Amino acid sequence: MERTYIMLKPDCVKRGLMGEVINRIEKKGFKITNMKMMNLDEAILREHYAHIADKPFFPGILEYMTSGPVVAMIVEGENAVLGMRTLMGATKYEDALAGTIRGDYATSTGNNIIHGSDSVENGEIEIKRFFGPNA
Ligand code: IDP
Ligand code: MG
Repeated sequence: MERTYIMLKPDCVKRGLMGEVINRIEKKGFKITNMKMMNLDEAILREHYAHIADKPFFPGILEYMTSGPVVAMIVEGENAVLGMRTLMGATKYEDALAGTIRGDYATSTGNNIIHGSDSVENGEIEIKRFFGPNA
């Protein structure tokens, strides 16, 4: 069994879409094995988003990701990393297909409802970042 780090972003929580997104994850057959609502600070976001920290849109991402609580989750299942990325849909707003979470609910590339790890290795790093070293 593989596991991945999933995070419902502040727009998902504010728009009342947590249930809808969790339903899709569970219907697909993935198991949510840990889940918590939390507020993120700039330090953890700079770590989590180090790969985009030099982009012009990064200040906007910081503002968005600190605008309200997120829901952090550990999701497990067969090929959970890739499977969740497929369920989520593409990063770019214009590429996210209807039927995917982002395709159906994102309002822009930045405000895109959900985070999912992009590799097994990063998944383990992100799980530990948000759930602690023993997770
Ligand atoms: P991912 O979330 O699909 O893995 P990343 O490239 O890791 O995409 O980017 C992290 C987050 O940064 C995205 O989910 C999105 O919220 C934001 N982002 C990425 N590219 C852009 C962009 O071109 N404009 C605005 N926001 C972006
Ligand atoms: Mg990413």
